[in-house]
Amino acid sequence: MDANGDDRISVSEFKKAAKSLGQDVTTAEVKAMFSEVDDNGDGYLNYKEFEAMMVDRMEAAAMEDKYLQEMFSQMDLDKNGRVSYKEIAKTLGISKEEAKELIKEADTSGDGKINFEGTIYAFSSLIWEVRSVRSPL
Ligand SMILES: [Ca+2]
Ligand SMILES: [Ca+2]
Ligand SMILES: [Ca+2]
Repeated sequence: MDANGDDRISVSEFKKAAKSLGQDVTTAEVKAMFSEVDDNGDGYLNYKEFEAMMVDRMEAAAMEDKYLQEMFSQMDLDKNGRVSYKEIAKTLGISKEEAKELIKEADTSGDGKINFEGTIYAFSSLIWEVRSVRSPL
């Protein structure tokens, strides 16, 4: 990632590296990420600062994953690996019609049930909120 070999990562170096991984981030986003871990405040990440950032992000991702798995298994009342609109209505305390509406787009098979990926899709706006609270990007 350290393209010019000066032992520190600049915002533009980070942006380039992220882009090569298929992640398009803006300069402002990278700066915000840097500012959280830039201990000596020089606007660059040295190895120690970079490592701290990666550990932070991995922990956040692991927590998020665990949270999603938990959410899914809590909603999957009969533990059959699928969440039906009835289960959603029950666990969220909403009407069956509302639950149907909620999973409509994610329910590609149209049987009123969604799997783990479908659940993430259906609750993506909710998950997005969780994500931005836990790991602001
Ligand atoms: Ca550099
Ligand atoms: Ca620094
Ligand atoms: Ca179920």
